[in-house]
Amino acid sequence: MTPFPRNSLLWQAAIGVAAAVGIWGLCRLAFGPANPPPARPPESAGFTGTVAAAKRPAAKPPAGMVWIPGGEFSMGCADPRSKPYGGPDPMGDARPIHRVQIDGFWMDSTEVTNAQFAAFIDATGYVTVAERVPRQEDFPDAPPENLVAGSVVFTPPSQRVPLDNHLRWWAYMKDTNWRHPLGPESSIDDHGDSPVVHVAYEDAEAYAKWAGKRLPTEAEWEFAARGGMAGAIYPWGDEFRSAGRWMANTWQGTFPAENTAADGYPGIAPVAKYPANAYGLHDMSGNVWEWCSDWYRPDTYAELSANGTTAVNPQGSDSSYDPQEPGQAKRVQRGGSYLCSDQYCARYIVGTRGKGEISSATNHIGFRCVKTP
Ligand SMILES: [Ca+2]
Repeated sequence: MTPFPRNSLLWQAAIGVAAAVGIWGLCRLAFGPANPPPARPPESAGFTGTVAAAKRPAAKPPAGMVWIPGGEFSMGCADPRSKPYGGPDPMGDARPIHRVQIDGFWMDSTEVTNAQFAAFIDATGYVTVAERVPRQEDFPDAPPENLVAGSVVFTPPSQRVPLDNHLRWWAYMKDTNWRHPLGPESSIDDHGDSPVVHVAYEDAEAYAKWAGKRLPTEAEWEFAARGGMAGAIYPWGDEFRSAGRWMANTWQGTFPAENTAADGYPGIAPVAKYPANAYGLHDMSGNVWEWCSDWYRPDTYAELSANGTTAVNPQGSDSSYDPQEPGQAKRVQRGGSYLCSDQYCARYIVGTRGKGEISSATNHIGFRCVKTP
C-alpha cells in the first residue's frame, strides 16, 4: 500500500518535501474510520471446505520454495469488525466469498530478502524505480529542482494524531531506496535476511523474471496463505495469538505514535521469525505487503462470482479501477505489514485485500515469487 502514488500530480508536489496535502492513498491507510458495524453473519458464512489436489510434481522444489498443492477453496473475507483484532473496516472488496480452483505451484517460503535482491542487482545492474531520477517529461509541471530520486518512509509522529490523513506518518525522502530503506544515511548492512522494500511493481516483476519465477496471482496467494484451512481468520487459525504466541509481525500500541513492539519487532523483522503456516510459508500475515500480479478493482469478486460457477485460475481484472483514486493504476497487494493494527488496516486478516499504485514504493512493501512446474 503506497501513500504517495509516484505518478500522481500530488506526488510532484511531494518531491523533496516531507509533507504534502492530502492524497487518498491506495493503502490500507486510506481506509478511513468505519461506521458502526451492522449485523453480520458469523465468520464461517460463505466458506466451504478446501479440497487440496493430491498430485505433486516429481521434481524437488527449487531452493527456498515449497509446494502449494492447488485445488478448490473459498476465497474472500467475511466482515471482520466484530472479531478481536478485526479492525474498523468491513472489507467489502473481499466479498462475495466465492469458489476458486487453481493449479498447484511452488512458492517462496519467505519474502524476497535484501541478500536475494542484491544478487539480482549484482547480476543484472538493474536500477529500481526509486533509484531513478523522475523525468521532466513525465512530470511537466514539477520544478526541475524537485525531480529527485527517492521513496516514501514511515515517519511516526511523537504524539497521537487523528487517523484521517496518512500524510501525518509518511514522508517522501530523497535518495531513499532498497539499499537505504530508512533514508539516505541508512543501510541494509547486517539486514541481508530482512525482506527487501522500496520495490515498485516492475522491480518485483524484473526480479521474478531473472529468478525464473513470477509473481503470484491474488488467488494463488490466498490459497497458499490459507494453508488448507477454510475460512480461518489468519494463516494459522482463528486466534490472533495462538496459545499466547505472537504469530506475525504487526503493530502493538496506539498507531502511529506508540509502538510497543510486544511481538519483538518495532519495524521489519528478518524473514521466518514467526511460525510457518501448514504449507511452510512464513510471514504471509504482517511484516511487509506483497505484490500480486492482478490489477486491483473493488468489484473483482462480484464480477467473478456473478454466474455462480467456480472460477478457474483467475488472473484478476483486465484493468485497474479504485474509486478512491480513479486515475491511478494499481495492482493487488496482500498480507498487510508491520504497520497493521486493529485500529487501522487489520489486513493481516488472511482474506483481506490491499492495493498499490504500480510505480510507488515504501518501506513496508515487498514481495515473494511463485513458479509453475
Ligand atoms: Ca511489530
